Parts: sequence; structure tokens; C-alpha cells
Amino acid sequence: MARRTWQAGISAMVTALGVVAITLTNAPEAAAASPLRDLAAAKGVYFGTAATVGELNDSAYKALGAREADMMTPGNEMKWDTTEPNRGQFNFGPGDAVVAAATAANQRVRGHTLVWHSQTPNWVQNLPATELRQAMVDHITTEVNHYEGKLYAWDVVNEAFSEDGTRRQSFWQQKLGDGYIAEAFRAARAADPAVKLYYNDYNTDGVGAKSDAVYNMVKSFLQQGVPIDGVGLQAHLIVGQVPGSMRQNIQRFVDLGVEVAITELDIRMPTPATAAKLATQASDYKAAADACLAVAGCVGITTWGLSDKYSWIPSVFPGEGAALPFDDALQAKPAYDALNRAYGGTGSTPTSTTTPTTPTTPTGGAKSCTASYAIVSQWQGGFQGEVKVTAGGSAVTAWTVTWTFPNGQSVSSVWNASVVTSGSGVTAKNLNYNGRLDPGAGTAFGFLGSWNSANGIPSVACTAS
Ligand code: G2I
Repeated sequence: MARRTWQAGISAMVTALGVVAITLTNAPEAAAASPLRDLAAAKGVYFGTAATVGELNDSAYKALGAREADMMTPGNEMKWDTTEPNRGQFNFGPGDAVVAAATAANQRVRGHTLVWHSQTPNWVQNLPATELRQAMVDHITTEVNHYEGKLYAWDVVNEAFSEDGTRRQSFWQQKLGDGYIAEAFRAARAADPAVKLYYNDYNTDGVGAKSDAVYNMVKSFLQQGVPIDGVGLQAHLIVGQVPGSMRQNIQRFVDLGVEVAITELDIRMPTPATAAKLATQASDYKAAADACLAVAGCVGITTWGLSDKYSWIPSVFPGEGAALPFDDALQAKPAYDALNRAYGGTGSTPTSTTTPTTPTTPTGGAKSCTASYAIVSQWQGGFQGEVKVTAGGSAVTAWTVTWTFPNGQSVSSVWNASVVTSGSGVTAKNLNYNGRLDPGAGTAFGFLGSWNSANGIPSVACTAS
């Protein structure tokens, strides 16, 4: 008899906890934003960033990159001054280290860059034309061979045009003439038949003389059978000055038959940052992201770093900076929230209210849990859901939440839980880091889903052990 009373007491308490959970769910609390990489993946694109080996020694920064990005560009490690400092003497250690870190974070890698006028050793610049051509082909062949099968793309040639659309008068251009770019692409294709080959440049983000020149080059390459797969728009932009023709520019390259990527996005401002400048920067990030997301064939966006802590801007443009989505302390700026929302996420604050469901009766003796299901945001055909799990009166080490979608909805990608579906039935289990909950403590997992006619809230059940 005494035991029955005790059990009834636990049930009542769990029910009470369920009510508490409902109250919390309805409160306008801050929720963790979904990582950009997950939001991007749900849209069939990538979100990338650049980092150097040195920056990856900063464990908090490394973790931020692993959380937000599913594409990585080595900041300096695949450039000529690192990879072939002396003729025929190759050094792939630093580049390999970035690839290893990226692989560990389940990121793909953009190779950057094979032929550029900058960060190229003097021995290359001092070669006579005949030897320079051979050195270029040898460099490309060896480096592309080394990374064959490991990269998504190569920036084969970087920054070969001037602002007026004429060829930059670099040592490459002056010694080898117009043909060197096509030769570089042919050598890269010979060394790796599968990697995507990109031409990459800055101030080519909107329509203008420089992007026209790149457009005409790509068009003639395609007509002549020179292998080229993509155009990289670096997008080193200035607050308040995102080109209005960015989307149109991206579209015209895609219409030619190549893909486009935004490869080095940052948006600088005169420092110090103010709330007003940060707000403008946020809408600028959204505008740049929207331009890419609006065009099928714009495959991804890479920012040139994530945090102002490691941006190249202040050293090259004194008095300017604050160009990236996270500040010096790795805290998200308004630009991050805007970017997150542009990708269909919530930013740091949910934009719509949530709808809880009835907590279920605990099973399995003293170990129990309740769950509430919420639609965080919803758009045509898609939605982001969040399920909060709260332990009952005893600590639990594992939990399982199940539901059946009432309107044929489906789950496409999930974070902080592992999900198995069977028809409309969904079973979500904790991962190894979030199964353990103290009495009354909670955790949450999220997912992206699709819906058709209706997006009704399912009843959820939670069991714990
Ligand atoms: O300049 C920004 C980017 C423009 N587009 C091409 C990118 O490759 C370029 O990246 C930057 C790197 O982020 C910097 O880290 O390229 C710079 C060189 O043009 C890199 O800066 C250099 C410093 O100028 C050198 O003093 C330093 O030795 O990095 C070198 C290695 O740390």
C-alpha cells in the first residue's frame, strides 16, 4: 500500500513536470540556432569557411568551424610558396593537415590555389618564359596529383584580371601571354579528371567590366573545349555596398553552363563596429546569401574565416574590419543571425511560436521522461521541428521519443538525436553525449522536415532507461 502511494506520487510529479515543460516551451526563450552546414545541406548547397593550420590550433575556433561549416578552404597552405618553395621540392604537410582536420569534421575541401601572382616564390617569378611554362605545368601536375580524390574543387587560376577587364599584367601574363590560363586548366584536368576546376577572382561579384571579362573567357573556354567547371566569386565586400546585380551575375554564369560558388565572403566596415553598422552588415550578408540561394547552380558560400579574431582585413585595410559573422570572442553577430535566417534557420531567436503536445505517462518504473514537439519555423513544403526531452524524477541514461506524423510529413535531417523512420512513424534516440539527464533536466533535438497539405502536430511518447 505504501509502495502504491509512492508510485502515484511519482506519476503526479512527472505530470507536473510535463506541465512545466509546456510552460517553458511557450515562453519566448532563446533557442540554439541550427548550424549553417545543416541548413545549407537541407537546401542542397554547402556552407564553407577558410582556415589556416595555425588557426585550427585554436580549439574553440576549430570547434566553431566544425559546427558551422561542411566545406573548408585552406587559407594559405596550398599556395605555391608553401607547396613548392624551391623548384621540384614539394611540401604538402600543411595542406595535408588542413585536409585531415576537414575530414575529421566531415567537411569537404576546396583547393586554393594553383596559379596566382601572389604568394609565389621568387624562383618562379625569375624564370625565363620557356622554363616558366614548364614549371607551371609541373607544379599543377604534382600538386593536383597529390590531392587527387581528396578535394571538391581547385581554384586553378586566381585573380588574373584587372578592374577594367583587361588581363592583369602579372609575371604570368607578361611572360606567357593570354594562353597561360587555358594551359593551367588543361594541366589540372590531365592530373585529376574528376575534381571541379574553378577560375576565382574578386570584384567580379556583380555585373561589371571585370566580371564581363571573366564571363567572356569562360564562354570561349567552353566553346574551345578548355576544361572549366566553375567560377568563384570571392565577395570581399564593403558594408552597404553589396552589388545589386549579384544574383543576375551568378545567373548568367550558370546559364553559360558552369557552376558558381561564393568563395571568400567577408563584409568589412570602418572600425569600431556600431549597432547600426552591424545591422547593415547583417542585411548585407543576407543579400549575398539570397543571391546565391536564388540560383540553382550556385553550389555554396564560403566565408574567409568565421571570426573577426582571424580576419585578414585589419592588416591590409587599416581602420577597417569586423567583417565576419562571429566577433573576436567567437560570439555570433547580427550577421550570423541574418545568414542563419537566410538559410531558413531561426537565428538565435525563434521567429514563430511553438506548439507543445501532451506529455506521456512514464513507463519503465522510476525512470521516465516527457517530450514536447514544436514547429520552430515553417515555409512552403518545409519546416524545422524541435523536440524537448525532460527527465522525470530520476536520472536517466538514455531516452527514446516516438511519434507518428498525422499528415504524411517526413524528416530529412536531424541533429542531436539519431532517427529511424518507418512510414509515418519516427523513433528518435539520444546520441552518446545527450542521453544522460539529471532528474527534471532537459535536452532538445531538432530536425528539418517536409510537409504537403497540412503540418499537424503529432502526439509524442517518451521512454527512458
Ligand atoms: O587577401 C585575402 C584573400 C584574397 N583572395 C585570395 C586569398 O588567398 C587571400 O587570402 C589571404 C590570406 O588570408 C592571408 O593570410 O592571402 C594573403 C596573402 O595575399 C594572406 O596573407 C599572408 C600575409 O600577407 C603574409 O605576410 C603571411 O606570411 O599570409 C602569409 C602566411 O601567413
